[in-house]
Amino acid sequence: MSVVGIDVGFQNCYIAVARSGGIETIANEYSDRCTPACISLASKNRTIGNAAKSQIITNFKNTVHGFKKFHGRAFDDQFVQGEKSKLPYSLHKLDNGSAGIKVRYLNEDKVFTIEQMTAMLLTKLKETSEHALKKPVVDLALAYGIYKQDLPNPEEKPRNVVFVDIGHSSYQVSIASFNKGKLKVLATAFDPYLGGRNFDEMLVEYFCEDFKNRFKLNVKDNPRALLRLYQECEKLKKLMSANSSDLPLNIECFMNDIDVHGKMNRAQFEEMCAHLLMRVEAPLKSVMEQSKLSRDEIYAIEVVGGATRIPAIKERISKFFGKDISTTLNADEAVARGCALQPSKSESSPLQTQFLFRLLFVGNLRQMKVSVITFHKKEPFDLEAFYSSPQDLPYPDSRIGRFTIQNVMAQPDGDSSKVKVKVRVNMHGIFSVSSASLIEKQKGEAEDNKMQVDQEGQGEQPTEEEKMNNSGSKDGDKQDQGASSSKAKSKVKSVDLPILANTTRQLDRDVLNHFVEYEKKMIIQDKLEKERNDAKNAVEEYVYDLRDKLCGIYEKYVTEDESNRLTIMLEDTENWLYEEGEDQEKEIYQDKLSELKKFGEPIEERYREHEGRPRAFDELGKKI
Ligand code: ATP
Ligand code: MG
Ligand code: K
Repeated sequence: MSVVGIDVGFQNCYIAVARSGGIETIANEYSDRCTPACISLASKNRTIGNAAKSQIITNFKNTVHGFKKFHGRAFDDQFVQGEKSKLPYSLHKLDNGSAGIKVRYLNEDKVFTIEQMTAMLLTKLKETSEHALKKPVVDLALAYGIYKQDLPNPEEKPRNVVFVDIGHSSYQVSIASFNKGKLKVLATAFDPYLGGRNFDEMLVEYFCEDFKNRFKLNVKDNPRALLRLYQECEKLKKLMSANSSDLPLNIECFMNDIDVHGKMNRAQFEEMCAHLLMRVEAPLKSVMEQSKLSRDEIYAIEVVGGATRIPAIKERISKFFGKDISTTLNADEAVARGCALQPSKSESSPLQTQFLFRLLFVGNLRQMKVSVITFHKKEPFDLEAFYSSPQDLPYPDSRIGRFTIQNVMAQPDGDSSKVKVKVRVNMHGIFSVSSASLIEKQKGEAEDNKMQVDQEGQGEQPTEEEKMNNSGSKDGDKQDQGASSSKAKSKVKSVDLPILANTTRQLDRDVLNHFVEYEKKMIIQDKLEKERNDAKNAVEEYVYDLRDKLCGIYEKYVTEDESNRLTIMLEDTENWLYEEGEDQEKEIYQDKLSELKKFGEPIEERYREHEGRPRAFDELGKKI
């Protein structure tokens, strides 16, 4: 079995596979180990990843990127509204209040949810994984493992490692302590709105102003030009990481047929971004305070995320800790690679010490446990779940969701019923109310007044917290022991109760099924479109190939007349491909190809036969 790890970033996605031999990052069909988080919708199909990225300018209204942070947010959310004006595509308010993306797809206006856009990305990443693994991926492990063998033994002093991840849109820091087979998250902190794109924006602002002054151009009025400027500024930013001298920024035919040119150097850039660079320290300070560690108790600082390549950011991190930051990780691939701290040389399986990288950032939920909470109720009731320390969340809303425990009734004698609710946090850090049951007293059961702790109107608080292995029947026993009036062993019956989960960010099952079906349809549509294109290309290739051969290797095998007729036919086909044949059904291309082959193949046969004859004679000669 191999575990596939996927890091879906704001700008880039990475895929890593853990097999018995270790962890490797997978390259896509462009031999690129990074797949852009970009989807382009068109009249016949979608393109996803690298091919979509190249459509950012040409199909700007329907090429979707930079949408990761819209997950789980309402359309009216401040962040969404702030981003809206900067996006080349349009956002649309969905019936449930969340943000959707409106594009032109298959010649219709279509609104996709953010989840659907991410699903499209995952479809592509799954395909890439399958191609590399040469087998279908049934379940994507959306988790990041941490692999490490030479860690201190459990009884030894743990090794404290700081993880810093500054990507395109966000910045996370955490400190984890490691012992063999054990990971403890000591602290986490964020700047959810600091990433490489803030630095791009500074450059864009600068050049917009510069071009306004020098070229009288209003770049912000032209979405296409603005997108080009963003791309060039990002390139310039990356160049400045490697080079401190003056660097040019040139764009030909930028706007109104004007070529623009500008320049910038690293010192200027750093000065201009001083307010952003200042923000690097706060989360570092915060994790150190939370963990109560001193700087010399930090074993290593592992940085990941593309923006940590900016020299000034690196400097600030290393200056803060007073030591060099570790470059043993590939900054881009580390998250997907499961944050491999060091290449493993030990014999034990790398999967042995697999943890979830995600957990580094959800400190409160790090104990993956199941709890049973007991209530005493006469009617259905609601539970609400919150994150316990909202100040540590990257998002202001600390609600997880509301769960209605349905079908709760009083006991036949009018007493409250005992309701056991099981809550859990799974290994992905997802909270759920997994089951609820009502404990029915059976006939002959003893009364136990001690259990009547629930008072009218005060039932919202859990009265008792128990470990999961405290099963209902055990409680029944306890209850029995508490009742002195009867020695008869009482019986209890546990009835499962339906739970209505209303997590703000949860999809309705029907909606989800619809999305799954629709995604399948789109996959088929993309496949058909690919086949259609392949069929068209096959005609084109055949035309070029046959034309070459007619005045080459086939020359001796065709009469002049035949050759002339065929040449005209090929030319007609070529013209057709550019005109009415430009956009036809697959079958039409296939027919066209068979028609050409009717003429081409006999010639090819003659050629083969003739070429083959001397060899056949030789063979025969050898036998005789
Ligand atoms: P996020 O983690 O916020 O979801 P992401 O994972 O997509 O985003 P990364 O792939 O880690 O982001 O990093 C992309 C960012 O790193 C971009 O802003 C990119 O311009 C920047 N970047 C990449 N290489 C360099 C470089 N050499 N110098 C400066 N910045 C760079
Ligand atoms: Mg990232
Ligand atoms: K990040």
